[in-house]
Amino acid sequence: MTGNKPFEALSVETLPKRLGENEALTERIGKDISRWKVREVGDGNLNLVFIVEGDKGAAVVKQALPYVRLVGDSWPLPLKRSFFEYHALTRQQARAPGSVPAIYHFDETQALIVMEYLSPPYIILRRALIDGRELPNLARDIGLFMARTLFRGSDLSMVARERKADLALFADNVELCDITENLVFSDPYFDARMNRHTSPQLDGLVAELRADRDLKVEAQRLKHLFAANAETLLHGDLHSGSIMVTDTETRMIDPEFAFYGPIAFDVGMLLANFWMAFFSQRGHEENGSRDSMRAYLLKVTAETWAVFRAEFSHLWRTERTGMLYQRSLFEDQGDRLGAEQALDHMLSGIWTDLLGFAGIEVHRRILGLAHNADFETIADQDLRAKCETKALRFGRHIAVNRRQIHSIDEVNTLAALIEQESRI
Ligand code: SR1
Ligand code: MG
Repeated sequence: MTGNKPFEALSVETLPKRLGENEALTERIGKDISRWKVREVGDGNLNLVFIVEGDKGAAVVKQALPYVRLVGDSWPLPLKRSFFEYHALTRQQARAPGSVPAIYHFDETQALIVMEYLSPPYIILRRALIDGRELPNLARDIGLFMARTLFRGSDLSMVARERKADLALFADNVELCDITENLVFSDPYFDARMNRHTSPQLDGLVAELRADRDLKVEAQRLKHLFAANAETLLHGDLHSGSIMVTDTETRMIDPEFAFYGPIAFDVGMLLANFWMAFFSQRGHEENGSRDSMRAYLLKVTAETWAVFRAEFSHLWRTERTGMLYQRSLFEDQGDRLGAEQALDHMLSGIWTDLLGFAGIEVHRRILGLAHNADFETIADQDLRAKCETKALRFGRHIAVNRRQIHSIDEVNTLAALIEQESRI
């Protein structure tokens, strides 16, 4: 496939012929296209994803479509998201080596990326959490990934000129930011066309939330922060569907929403997905109690935050080469305490904001367009609504009261209390 032909969506039938000469692919899977087996496995909201297996091995071919797959061609979406995904992956690989799939090839015109196939036992993290699997390295791997990519993509680390050039590059990811700006921060709080929720069970609560002035104001303050605080290169969509795991390994995928935004956004979205997994466990107890899984999930949130803090602090002390909080103002003058004080300020700001982003993420996954399988796979609608109600009560509390909450233990104690609440 050359870069000159106009874009055309691949299919299981056309892929071997169209990519049969692609050396990056044939090198890995073999040249004999008559032996290739192609499956389309995309279950996300936006793209085509093919697994291509040949004599020598397998690879993934991911291709963007000119529209939102979940909705159809009535919602056009530019192919250039593939360009941003490719560039985000290369930066994540450089900043947190081994944390993303290896990239073999990128074709901008065809909006496709050929990458490493994370074969079974790799599965999507969300699926593993629904199945009740406790993964020992999860918190460490994700905490390190977030600290390394978010620190190293910021003015704490990068050469200012290079960061500004990169910021300009990713500033063009307008349409994907627009999805987040609307679906995450605004739509859940009014009767937006594509919203849906478990009805009639949640109707009353939805009306209550839409009339909740404090929550709406907080959601808009967070939207403002998201749009105006171009602090670092974010993954931009770091939920449990964007992470693949085995029992011991973790890889982040799908950074097509990457752009320069607040550090707390990735961390908050990720933790929200753990808290939602926690509140959904009650709906997955067909084969026995999920008490242990609930305890595990709360432990994962605490450990992820602890690992993030520790690694971010380590990088602050050892790699602070950017134009912010220069060493010449602190360590070079023998003022290590000053540097530590600034670090504390920064971490406490991230903490307060991540709680806000987490609370808002919970709302959009229950009331907006794009829901989570954690709740959606609970067949009993009444039970699902109970799980969702608890998550919403929790999300509202941490978003609105975020400035008064000072530790993750406090948050997890609240989660456990709401979970045990029998009135809901
Ligand atoms: C129309 S896209 C809906 C959602 O899917 C993606 O994974 C993002 O989370 C986005 O908000
Ligand atoms: Mg995605």
